[in-house]
Amino acid sequence: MLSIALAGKPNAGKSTFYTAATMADVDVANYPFTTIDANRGVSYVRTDCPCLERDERCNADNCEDGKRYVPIELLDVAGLVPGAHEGKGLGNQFLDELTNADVIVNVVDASGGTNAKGEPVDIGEHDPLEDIDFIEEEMDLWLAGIVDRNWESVERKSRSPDFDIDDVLADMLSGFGASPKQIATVLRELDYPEDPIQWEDAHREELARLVRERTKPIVVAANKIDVAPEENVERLLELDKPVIPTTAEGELALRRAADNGLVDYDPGDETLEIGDDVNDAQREALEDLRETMAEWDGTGVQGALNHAVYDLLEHITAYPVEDAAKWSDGSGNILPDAHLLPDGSTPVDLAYAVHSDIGDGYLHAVNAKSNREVGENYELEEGDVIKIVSTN
Ligand SMILES: Nc1nc2c(ncn2[C@@H]2O[C@H](COP(=O)(O)OP(=O)(O)O)[C@@H](O)[C@H]2O)c(=O)[nH]1
Ligand SMILES: [Mg+2]
Repeated sequence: MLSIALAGKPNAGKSTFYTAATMADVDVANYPFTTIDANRGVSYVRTDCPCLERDERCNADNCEDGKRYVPIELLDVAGLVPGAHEGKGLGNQFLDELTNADVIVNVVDASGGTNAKGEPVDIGEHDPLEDIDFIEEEMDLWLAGIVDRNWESVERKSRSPDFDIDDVLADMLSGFGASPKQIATVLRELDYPEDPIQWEDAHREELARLVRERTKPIVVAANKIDVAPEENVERLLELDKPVIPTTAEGELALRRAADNGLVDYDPGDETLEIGDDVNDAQREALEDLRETMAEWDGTGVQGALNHAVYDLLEHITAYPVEDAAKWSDGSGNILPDAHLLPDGSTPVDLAYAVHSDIGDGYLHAVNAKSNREVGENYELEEGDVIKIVSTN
């Protein structure tokens, strides 16, 4: 499963975001280091279900009237503070946990109501722009430290006649989630001495930065938009980085209200419908939230997860079926499964995602929307419904 980590300084709203997005109970509190261990839960990205193109909506568990929710893993990593790579504020442990992630949501307190260490200050007192770069810098320095510590072994291996720097670095950085292909791309971009003994700190730092950029893309969640000065959010949106305005607290309130039947709201909706069973105080709070959502296109929590998976990781959703006419599995369930695959994936990749046996026995595939056979080099598109024919 794809894994998204929530990073950011203490009190930015990571645990609130996590709780809302997974609806699990974790500690949410206004003091640093509430979350000591990485919390790991299941959340979803949202997409249009192909059943919208049919007369009837499908009955899949993760489809709500054509709103399709595809599972991903969400990690609530404890707060990072500047200096984390040197071990400040339990830093190394937190950075290690980020290693497991495919993509990172950097939760920033856009209200400016917490200082650099995450301690509460008056709203607007701290400039949230200062909280953007340090996560990247901490990760870069931390990775550079790992490269540094391993460099002697690279130097040793370089004496072997069949030394290949691509292989050695791919091996060293595979634990960080870097594929051999990514390492090869990075090495093409990097200007470096042939002989590892001649590498300087600057070379290793640049290598670390490029690898981190490729293997851990980051989207910023400009959080607490419900209380943030609008100007702060606008300045964050002007950055040359992906930024999604969010209110994690608003999303949490909405999910709880929806659970209790007080509102009509599905994660990722841009607005909500207030039911008749709310009291005056609830109505007022929900109307405020509705105004905030109207300004920023929803609570942004779903938007941030979607951006991470569909835009930064460039994934698509494909739906394997056994019956190309009914779009169902063998038991008649319509569109039972959805798979997230990297852009450019083929029916063979989808077959392997379903099961390695299905992949091994792959014969051909049918695009169930057009009812035409597709070649094994066909590039799957978002929302494709595919029947795989396999000997297994
Ligand atoms: N106003 C507002 N407060 C929020 C929002 N998200 C989180 N908070 C509050 O910020 C404080 C810290 O939240 P928490 O999720 O524990 O932060 P963490 O340390 O990053 O995990 C808590 O009091 C939350 O209720 C938000 O979107 N708006
Ligand atoms: Mg927390």
